[in-house]
Amino acid sequence: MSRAGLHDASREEAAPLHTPAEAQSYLNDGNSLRSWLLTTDHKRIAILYLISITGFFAIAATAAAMMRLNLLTPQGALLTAEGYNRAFTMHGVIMVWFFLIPSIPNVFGNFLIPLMIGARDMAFPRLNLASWYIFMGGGLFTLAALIFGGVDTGWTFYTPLSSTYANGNVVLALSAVFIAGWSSILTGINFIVTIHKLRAPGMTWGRLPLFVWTHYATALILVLATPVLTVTLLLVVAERLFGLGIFNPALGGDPLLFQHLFWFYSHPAVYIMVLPAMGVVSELVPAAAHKKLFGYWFVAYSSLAIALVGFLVWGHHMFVSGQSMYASTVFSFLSLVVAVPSAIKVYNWTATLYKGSIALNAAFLFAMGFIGLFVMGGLTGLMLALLAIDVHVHDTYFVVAHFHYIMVGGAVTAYLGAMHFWWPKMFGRMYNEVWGRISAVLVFIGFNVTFFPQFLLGYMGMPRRYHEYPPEFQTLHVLSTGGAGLLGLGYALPLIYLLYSLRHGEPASANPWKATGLEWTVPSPPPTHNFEDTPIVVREPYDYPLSHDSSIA
Ligand code: HEM
Ligand SMILES: [Cu+2]
Repeated sequence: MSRAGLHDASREEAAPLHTPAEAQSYLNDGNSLRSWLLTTDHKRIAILYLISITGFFAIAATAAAMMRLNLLTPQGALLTAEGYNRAFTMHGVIMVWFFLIPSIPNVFGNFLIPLMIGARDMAFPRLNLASWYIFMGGGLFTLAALIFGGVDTGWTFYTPLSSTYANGNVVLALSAVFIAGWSSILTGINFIVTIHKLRAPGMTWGRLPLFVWTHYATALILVLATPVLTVTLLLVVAERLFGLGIFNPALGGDPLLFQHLFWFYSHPAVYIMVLPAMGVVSELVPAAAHKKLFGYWFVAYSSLAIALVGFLVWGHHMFVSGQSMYASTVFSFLSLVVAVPSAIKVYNWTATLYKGSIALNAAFLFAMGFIGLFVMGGLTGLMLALLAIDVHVHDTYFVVAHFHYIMVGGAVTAYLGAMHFWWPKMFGRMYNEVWGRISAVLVFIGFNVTFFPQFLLGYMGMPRRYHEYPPEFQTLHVLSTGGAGLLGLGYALPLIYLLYSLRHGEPASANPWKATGLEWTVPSPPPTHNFEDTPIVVREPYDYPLSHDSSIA
């Protein structure tokens, strides 16, 4: 049995055995910059990612704020047409590749997977650090593209615009994403090998926390889809610099080929963003309801199903590109199929809550926000997957609203849920719970006020990526900008009270939420080597309510 069983953990809460400052932890194991920048500790690497993606989020959010302010008036209140194009491109590129894709996997996956499976570190700790450096290299290229004047192709880099016509730093931006892609691939490999090879004795596949299952599925996508993107972007660079001709009809190429290759990566990539979020919610819901998760194997296998079927639906982004009607029909059908495993998860979370004694804490409120907003995003995805609807609303604000409901309402809300759930574990401090709840409610309301009007705008015909619009759309645009203000406040608050907690928060016990999972059996914050002795797992996952006389390990 590992040293800190759950039994000890609950005693520790009443009378802390030691203050976090005295105990050896990964946080005080060397304070120099060097000890952080050359660390191979998965927990410290997670913190490096946390800091860097918070910075990227701030830049991309600034671009979003500029766009929303611009859209306050029909003529465009702030930006030129060209400036607006550059703002949405930077916003999309940074949010997708430098915030959302690394968010839950690289921060919480890195921190938690070894702890959850009873390992001392990742399978390849130095590769893990290398992934962060590569990621930052990509980030520097993005910042360079921004500083030297930006890019106006949109995050989708469609040819022939990106390969032939666009001005600006297209090559820099493409290289940035190319480099970041390698970081993704290495992280994926590390996750897969770690989960296969480093599980503690007794940690069978059927005992893995679902967070680990969803990260396994995510890692498969990272490894199988990302190379397609990186090669494709490299081809566009070659086309721009050397006139290669892969996407140029005059040279025998085909611009539509780019869209196929891009979406072959980018539809699966939307699951890179959302599967880890589903993993987070699968931990938060049983912990809040104090109940065993309903339908463990359904949730586990539906993650794999999503990862695999997600590869077969990319053509739903190309219904109006001139692809054959036959292909569109098949893609439409498969898109409806891929929604089934997502729906299964939603039913299982709901069934878990049924008759639970639910603790309405901040982390759980964020998890509930995820479920509601994800369902809205998923159902509108089904609408878009129907050819008859998509032909009308393609390239309108309806699509913008759809993917923000999933990526922001869903994935970012779950990221904040994870932050509130595991913050005490990561930093050994409790934050102010009341402020946490206020932030969760603000995010939920602010999000809906921002993005619901965009469904209506799109349905009425407002195209996406326009910097000005007919006056009849103004009311809804003003509403959306107002909501964005609330949402921004909801996002800024945690930054304040979480940072405040680092100095002034109550010391956290090993298991403040009385949750199952090996990560809660080690002190908060965990020692550098995670476990004193290798834990031996004898219990099933989500064995709620916790019986106090036994421990997981
Ligand atoms: C689960 C997570 C999902 C995420 C993160 C996501 C994200 C996105 C994104 C980013 C776009 C816009 C791409 C662009 O043009 O810039 C998009 C469009 C689209 N999504 Fe989703 N989506 C998700 C789920 C679904 C589901 C379940 C379906 C259908 C069953 C779906 C159907 C569509 C369709 C058809 C479009 C294209 C609309 C158009 O451009 O006309 N999505 N989604
Ligand atoms: Cu898609």
